[in-house]
Amino acid sequence: MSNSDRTIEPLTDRLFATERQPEDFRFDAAVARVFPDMIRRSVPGYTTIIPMIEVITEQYAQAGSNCYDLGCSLGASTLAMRHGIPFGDCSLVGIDNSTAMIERCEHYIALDDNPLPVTLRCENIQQTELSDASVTTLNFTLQFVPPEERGDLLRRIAKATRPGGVLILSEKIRFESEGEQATQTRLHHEFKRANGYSDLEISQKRSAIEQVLIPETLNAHKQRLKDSGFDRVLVWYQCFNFVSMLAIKAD
Ligand code: GEK
Repeated sequence: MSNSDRTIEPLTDRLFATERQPEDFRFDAAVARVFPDMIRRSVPGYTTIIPMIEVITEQYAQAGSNCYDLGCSLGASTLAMRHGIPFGDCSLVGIDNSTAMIERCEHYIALDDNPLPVTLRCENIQQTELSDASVTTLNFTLQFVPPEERGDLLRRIAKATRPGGVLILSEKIRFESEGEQATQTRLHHEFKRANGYSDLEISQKRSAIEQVLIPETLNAHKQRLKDSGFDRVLVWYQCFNFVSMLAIKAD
C-alpha cells in the first residue's frame, strides 16, 4: 500500500478530467479517495442534507433502538446520525459493500469524538440483517439498487422499523415531463460547471454512471414507499433533480 493509499485527506476529484475509455462507474479505491470532493461538487444540496439528517435523527430516534445508514460511503450521514441520536443505548450501524469505502469510513469515525459506538459492516444492503429500527438513512444509495429489487429492500426496512420510526430517503430523480427533465438536467450540469467541472468531466461521468444509477420519478418513490409499509411520505428537501424524502411509520 502506498502512502497516498493510506492518506484520508480528501483529494480533488479529477477522475474524469482526461479522455478515458467508457467503463461503468464503480465505488473503488480511486473513487473513495476523492469521494467527499466528488459528492459535494456533484450533488446539489448534499451539504444541506447532511446536517439535516442530524436534525431529523434527533427527532425520531427512539431509546434502545437500532439506527442504520445504508450505503454509508465515508460515513458523512453516519456521523450526522451519531451526533443526532440523543440516547446512549442506541446502536448505530453503517453498511456499505465497497471495501475501499468502509476502510476509509473507519478512519473518519475514529477521528470523530462522539462517544456513541458505531458498527461498520461491509455488506450488501439488499441482504443485510435489519431489526428494531427507529431511523434508517438511504442517502443517495437506493438509486444504485436495480429498480425491480428496490421494493424488496424497502419492505424489509419498513418491516424492521418500529411504530413512529422513519426512513430518510435521498435520491436523484427524473421527471414525467420531458421539458422539466431537460431543464432540471441543464441546471444540474450548470451547478457542476459552477463547481469547477469541465464539459468533458460532466459528459464522461454521465456516460460512466448512467448504467448504474437509475433515477425514478418522485411519484414512483412515494407510491413504493407506501406500498412497502410506510404510512406517510413527505418531501423535506429538493434542489433541481435531487430530492430527500421522509417516510414515516405510524405510531
Ligand atoms: C453519504 N450515503 O455520504 N449494498 C451496500 N452498499 C451499496 C450498495 C449495496 N447494494 N449499492 C451501492 N452501495 C452516503 C453517500 S454514495 C452516493 C452514498 C453517490 C454504496 C456504494 O458503495 C456507495 O458507497 C454508496 O452506496 C452510494 O451520505 O455516490 O452518489
